[in-house]
Amino acid sequence: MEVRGGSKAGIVIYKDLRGFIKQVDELGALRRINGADPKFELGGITEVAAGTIECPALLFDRIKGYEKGFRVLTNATTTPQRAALALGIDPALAPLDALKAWMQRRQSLTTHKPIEVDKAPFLENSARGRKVDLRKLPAPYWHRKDGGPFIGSGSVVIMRDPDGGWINASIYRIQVQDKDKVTIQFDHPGRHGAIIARKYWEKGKSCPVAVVNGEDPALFIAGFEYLPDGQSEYDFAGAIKGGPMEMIKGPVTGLPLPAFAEIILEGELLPASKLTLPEGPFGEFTGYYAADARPCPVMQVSAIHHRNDPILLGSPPMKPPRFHFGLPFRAASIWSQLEQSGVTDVVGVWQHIAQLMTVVAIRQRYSGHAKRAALIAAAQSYMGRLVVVVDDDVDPSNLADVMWAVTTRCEPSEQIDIVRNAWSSALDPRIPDEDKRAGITSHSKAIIEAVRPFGWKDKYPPTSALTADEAREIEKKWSGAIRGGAARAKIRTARKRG
Ligand SMILES: Cc1cc2nc3c(=O)[nH]c(=O)nc-3n(C[C@H](O)[C@H](O)[C@H](O)COP(=O)(O)O)c2cc1C
Ligand SMILES: [Mn+2]
Repeated sequence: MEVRGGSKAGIVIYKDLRGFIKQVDELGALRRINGADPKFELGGITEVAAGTIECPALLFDRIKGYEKGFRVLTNATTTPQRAALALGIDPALAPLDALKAWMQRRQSLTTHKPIEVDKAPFLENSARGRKVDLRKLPAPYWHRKDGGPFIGSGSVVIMRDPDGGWINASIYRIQVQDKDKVTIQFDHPGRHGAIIARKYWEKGKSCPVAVVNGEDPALFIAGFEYLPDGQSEYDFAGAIKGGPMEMIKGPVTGLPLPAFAEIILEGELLPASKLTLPEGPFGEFTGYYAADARPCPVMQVSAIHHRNDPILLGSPPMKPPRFHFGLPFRAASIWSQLEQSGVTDVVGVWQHIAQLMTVVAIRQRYSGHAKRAALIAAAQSYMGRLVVVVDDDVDPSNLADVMWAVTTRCEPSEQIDIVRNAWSSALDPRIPDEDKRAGITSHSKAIIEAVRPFGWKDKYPPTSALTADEAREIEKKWSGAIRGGAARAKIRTARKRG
């Protein structure tokens, strides 16, 4: 396997999804599961596993009703360790340190335009025209009330902007509707994919499109990033990998397609004025269903290509705190935006409950410092009702620590503010249906200053807890005893006696 150093730390970066799976296996974090039913069971196992402390990645094979070797990978990047690995960052770093490393790297990424190669494993198997049959692929019914089987929900949709010629490559969920039809769901009309499709439709044309399934994790991460229009997620994935992605022209659409992806669909997105199909409902990342089935644009699939023994990358939304990524990438953007706006002494930013709660830790320098940071963070917290600021002795990535600060440093009558009419979305379960129908999708955000009041922070009762450094010293000297070394010694003595 060819490898490249994608990060300054020199962590070896995978070539493709298979290479990543091998690395995860070497970390001892992969479980192989045979015989699961794609109807609810595969999703159920994924959710239960994601709720355990270890949260292993799962590779499903011998899926009920499907050919052996047609596999599904879930929980790929759901732990801080595996999210770091996917970025080429040392997986042994503490989560907040890993996020900081990413935040710093992201500020000066070198993007790489993809290069064309002449061979692609995904062309090992191709079906065209009437031979196209999506029912061959083990697309799961992830949650009980889902409207149908969804390919992954971690699939990347490829389109070319007809004006600029640049390639957009983002994640929009794909529901299998028929043997040669899928729907592609845009959360709102501002998605780049939705804007591009409309440009073709307005000229009375269909929009050439490809769906990449089983992409490598760098592209999965890039597909989730808010990039400006005109900037290709392919180039961003190249930046994560430290070198260009390798592409081949799609035989049907001519779109550049990642040569080492697992399964690719090619076809066209039909004008919504011609055909839509009911899409959803689908369990969302909030842990709720946001809407009933709704009309959705249809992709007519004219070719399926796949590698031998292909792997779908499945990333079903699940009840929080489970989330697609074990490092809160959007907290990294907020962190760097705080720095860029001149807010000093930010020691960490984190998001909990699947991005729905944002925490900023700062070393307070002046009166109003905490609120300044909080207001910026609140403005940038998509769908988040809670923004908490803590002092620098509190680890923002540790929810118990954060709540300790909230319950011991915040006087609610003085330190909670409410910002109304702020950024949320139609996925928000607490916004009434009639509001959503009238286009109102904003909510309010509570800002909780869980910091020692600035005016008397130096007179605040001292904490009795160890400092992080003190705790590390104790760990170094006594971790064997604390973690059961003492217990093992006892057993040895007992055996000797027995
Ligand atoms: C697993 C996963 C599933 C997603 N599903 C959707 C979806 O169905 N529709 C959507 O509009 N955005 C979805 N998103 C979010 C978008 O991918 C993300 O906001 C992206 O930045 C949009 O890219 P764009 O700016 O090129 O439109 C999903 C993200 C992830 C990680
Ligand atoms: Mn985009």
